[in-house]
Amino acid sequence: MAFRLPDLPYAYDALAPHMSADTLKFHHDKHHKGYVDKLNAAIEGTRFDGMELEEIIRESAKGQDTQGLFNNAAQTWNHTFFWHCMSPKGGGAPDGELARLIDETFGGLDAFKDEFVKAAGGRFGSGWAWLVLDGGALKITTTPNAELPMIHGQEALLTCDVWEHAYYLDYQNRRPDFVRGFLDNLVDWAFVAKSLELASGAEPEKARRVG
Ligand code: MN3
Repeated sequence: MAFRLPDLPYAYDALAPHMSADTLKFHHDKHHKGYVDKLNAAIEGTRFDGMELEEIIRESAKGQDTQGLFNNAAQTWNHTFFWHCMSPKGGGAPDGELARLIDETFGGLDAFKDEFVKAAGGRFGSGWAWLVLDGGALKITTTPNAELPMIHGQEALLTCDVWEHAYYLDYQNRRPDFVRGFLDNLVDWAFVAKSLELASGAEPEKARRVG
């Protein structure tokens, strides 16, 4: 059973000018596809063949000898989640329980954005910035390379890819400008709120199932 590269949930040019069609084409059609293809090649004929993606991630995270498989499985999950964190009608402000928790935890949306941009900028090299639910509390975290919240017992609510391939064509070395533009114009707060609802609910496994 091979994994399939999911389509983007919007057109290549739908996020411009904050994320260009060129960036999305390379990022989805080359980078994301590459992870899916390598994942499929790595599981073929092994005990991982037939497992759900999240099971492969959790199992392969345990051993040094499965680090390569983990990287490609986790990057497959991370990118699908990342696409869904953005919308052509993104930006603005969250509402409801998510807005209340952001206010309570960070002191407001602007303070949250400042902290998220700072965390993303402080991640040395390649990785991801996240808003997670950890033991019922909101937290901003970053992970290196392919690493992701589920292997730390956290639920992912929002992510921003801070590998250079995510922003170099549009922002060159200006990672903080990219992350600020992402927060101000692209974040689909309805998706983040839905992730929070699922993560807080009775079926947390479903919250992480994005592709
Ligand atoms: Mn990427």
